[in-house]
Amino acid sequence: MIVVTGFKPWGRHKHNPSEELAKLLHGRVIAGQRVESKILPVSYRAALEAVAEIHAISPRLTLHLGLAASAPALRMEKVAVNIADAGPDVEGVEKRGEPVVPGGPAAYFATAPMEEMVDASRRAGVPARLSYTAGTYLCNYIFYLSLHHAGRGAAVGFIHLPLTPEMALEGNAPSMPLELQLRGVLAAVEAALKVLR
Ligand code: PCA
Repeated sequence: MIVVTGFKPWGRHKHNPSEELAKLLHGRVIAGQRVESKILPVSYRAALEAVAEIHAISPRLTLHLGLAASAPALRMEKVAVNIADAGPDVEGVEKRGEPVVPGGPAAYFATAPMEEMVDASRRAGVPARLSYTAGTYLCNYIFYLSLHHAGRGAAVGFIHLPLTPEMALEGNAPSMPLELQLRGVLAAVEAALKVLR
């Protein structure tokens, strides 16, 4: 099984492409594996609960998705750090430089093959690059927690998505149509499963 998570809109954003892509991917079968999607509020508590549920069922691949409003391309995240330094989340919880997991390692590398995923997205005609920071908010938080709790043989990756054109109409930020984002993510998942098989 493949688990995909997406976040609901938060703050000034009316949409979140990660929610929309997670919905579009739900129920698809990719390289023989069924996708089970989860949509989460931008909440530290919800992320913690979701990660526990996900890794109780040991999916072969868990792909977390989130919005990075400044990203001009798909950003395949290579590193999750043990710091939460942002907020408030939608429940009003703020984290000021706290560890995601007290006593946990400073950082984890993604266990999904992010480099191959970048290449696959590019081959599918969708701009993508490797990134070495997922920030210090919910996206890094869920990514770190997921890597911390995943069992052996359960790969975890994170893709940050650009705004959609509808969300960037003021012309002050880069954007990418949702269909293109979907094509890149699908190509990336296929490539990941090929490597992990
Ligand atoms: N992006 C935020 C949190 C939710 C989302 O979609 C982040 O990059 O941390």
